[in-house]
Amino acid sequence: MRIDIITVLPELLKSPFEASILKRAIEANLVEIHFHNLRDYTTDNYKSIDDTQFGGGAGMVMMVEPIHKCINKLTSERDYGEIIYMTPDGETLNQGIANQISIKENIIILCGHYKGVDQRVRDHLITREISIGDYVLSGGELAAAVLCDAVIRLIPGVLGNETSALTDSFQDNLLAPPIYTKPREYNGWKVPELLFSGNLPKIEEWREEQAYKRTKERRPDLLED
Ligand code: 6GU
Repeated sequence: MRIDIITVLPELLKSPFEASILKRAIEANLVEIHFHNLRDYTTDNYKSIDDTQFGGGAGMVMMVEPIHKCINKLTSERDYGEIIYMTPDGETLNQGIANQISIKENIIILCGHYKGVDQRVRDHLITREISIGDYVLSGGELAAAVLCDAVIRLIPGVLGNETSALTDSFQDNLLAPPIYTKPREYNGWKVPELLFSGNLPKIEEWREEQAYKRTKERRPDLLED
């Protein structure tokens, strides 16, 4: 998979890709990340990427032209399965959306700033708009990093144990069950006895019950469909 990220703050976005699972995925050539600084696509001497709103109103708006130039350059080089705009008024990211995006060959992610982008970008250049939750961030960069992490860990080969993404919370619209490791008892706090029984079918049944119970208590909305 190839991900092209368009941003005015590439430096804010680099560090999540320099550690742990994402770093390994890049090193193993399972994913390529390319950053594009919007200022490199400006046409005036001031390298402006934003301007005031037509019709008045507080806040700057990101202009069409630099974004169009950048997206045009990329789409002239290869096909993109999705051109995503990160925005708090997009569809809310969930595991299903992450799964859909993880099977694309190439995607572009545009990070918004200020009040957002000129509506014509959204109408003519963007194929999908994604939010990471009902709160407002100063820019789309951290949201883009969240989306990339959620997507990249689903690419086959990225996680060591192929089953581990399958047992994540949300993968079957269920939260994950409780998990334990050594020691067996700490400070008088015990691990459930059943987990030492060696009875794998019973343990699996217990995990399913726990996952269901946890989901019912914490996220009954997930059980609705
Ligand atoms: Cl994608 N962008 C911004 N600026 N704020 C957000 C968001 C995105 N998702 C939730 N809040």
